Amino acid sequence: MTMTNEKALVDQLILFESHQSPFECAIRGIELPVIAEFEHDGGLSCPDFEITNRVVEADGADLTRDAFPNISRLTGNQVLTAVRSDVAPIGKRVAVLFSGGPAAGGHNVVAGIRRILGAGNTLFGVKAGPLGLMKGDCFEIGLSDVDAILNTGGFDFLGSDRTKIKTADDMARVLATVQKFKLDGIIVVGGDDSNTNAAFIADFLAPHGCGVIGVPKTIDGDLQVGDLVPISFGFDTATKIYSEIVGNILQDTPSSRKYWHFIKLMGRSASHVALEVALQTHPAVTLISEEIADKKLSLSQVVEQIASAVVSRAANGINHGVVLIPEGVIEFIPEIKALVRASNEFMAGDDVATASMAGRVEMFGKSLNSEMKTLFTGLPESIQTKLLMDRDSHGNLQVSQIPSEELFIELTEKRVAELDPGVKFAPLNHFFGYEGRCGAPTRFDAVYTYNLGLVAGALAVRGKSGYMAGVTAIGSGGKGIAIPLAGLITTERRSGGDHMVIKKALVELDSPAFKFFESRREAWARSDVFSSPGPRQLWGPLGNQVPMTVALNLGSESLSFLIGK
Ligand code: FBP
Repeated sequence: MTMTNEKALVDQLILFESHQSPFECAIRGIELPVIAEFEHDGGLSCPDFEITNRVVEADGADLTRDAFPNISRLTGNQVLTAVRSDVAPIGKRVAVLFSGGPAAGGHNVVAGIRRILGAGNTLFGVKAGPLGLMKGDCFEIGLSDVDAILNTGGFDFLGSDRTKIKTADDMARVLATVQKFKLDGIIVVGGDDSNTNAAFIADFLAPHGCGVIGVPKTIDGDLQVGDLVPISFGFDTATKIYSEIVGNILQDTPSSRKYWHFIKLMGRSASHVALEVALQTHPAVTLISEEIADKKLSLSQVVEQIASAVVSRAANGINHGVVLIPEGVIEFIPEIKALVRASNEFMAGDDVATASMAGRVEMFGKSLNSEMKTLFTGLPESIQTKLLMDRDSHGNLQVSQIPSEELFIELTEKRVAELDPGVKFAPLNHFFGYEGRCGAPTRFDAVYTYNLGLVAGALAVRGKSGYMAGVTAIGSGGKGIAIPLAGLITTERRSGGDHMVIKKALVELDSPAFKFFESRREAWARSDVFSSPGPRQLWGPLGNQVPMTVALNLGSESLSFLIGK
């Protein structure tokens, strides 16, 4: 090899430091078809929106109308649909921000917004989420700026945070930003809590002439609205990444023949992620939190299920397996749910914030009745302290920090020894969460998010407010729609008080996806019929697939999607 070649290689390798790896360069070229109403002569065209007859209303609509008088009146809680238009708005100024945990495809949302705004309108990026909006930390995004981030994972172009904009002072700071940058619209890319926040800001800003539009993001998959929002973006990428890793572990188990892997998967309260990964990989045991709650299974009954699977597989000569555990499972086990509820009320107390962790554990223990006290003190210290950690800014218990996989290992180990002391049981624990949030988006997430960006941008420049952008009809070309945010909001108890929030979509036990899982799981528990789906495919025929749960629940005939031509 000559020195010249070595230099050339070193130069190439240094190029990778500026997001120019061969992979990153290649993914920027992935084609992004667009919904018919946004396409004109091979370029983009900004549609208008028409009111449909479809009304969206959650439980307690009267309370919601009182809490959101402006956007309830403006939207009438009716869904809008995109229609072609020859006249594109100009001179509009829009800002976009990411809120909450990252999800693959966020950069394509920004690219879609930037491109539909075109040269006649201005887009600002808000740095580091809602906090950046309050601080007025914005920069102008040029048309060519989005070329480099196209189809790349992560939220790093803008950054994100979890601040809730709630007080009158917070709102005044947002208004100051709106006035400083002369904004006509703000687009909030976020999950259920962030879209709830978007509704509050939309209502507050309505008299000030600035609209607010939400975009459904979260790997958790718990922001779904029937056929209107078949899934939040990021779910497909995250579950395909987890399925690859779980599939690899499943492939390892009958190879090494000695371990039981207890794998906790992110997803907050809902079990959509665990269900999807189970359908893709077929592990021996998958806990579904919603089923545990429905059947009112106690902690020991859940452990009994796992231990029985271990013992009966051992009887068939199989001393290995995989157990999938949804991140939020312990909140769904009735007796622990009651403990979590008590801890939420306790954490809302005045003297808690300043107390040390040891002090919190002691004070909380004393506040409980004897039954709950026995349960609490019987939990490992690592779980006790996590229950008493500060809540996030939206009042959520930080379930990702609770090592429930370790709890299940400890209890299963004891129970297996009681059932059959001769069974070999060597458990290992894993938690997959952060690994799946920022990978390069799957083709579905890339195309879906680019089109969500187009819809959100068009809504913002058309002066709409109080809607979440949506792409429906994902199997037949796609349709751009707007879903009224106030229609999604209901009352929920958090941090010791009643709060208006978008209802989380949990796994429904009568859904086709759960029913299919239920019909197959015994076979998966009996023997090794696992599937190892491999890495997500960005090119070729396998790249065109939606999540299995989504296809089943939509009643689709295949896993393929079709957005655009
Ligand atoms: P969002 O609801 O903001 O999309 O967050 C998703 C999530 O990944 C959850 O699955 C998880 O519980 C949480 O974020 C972890 O939060 P953090 O990034 O603050 O550790």
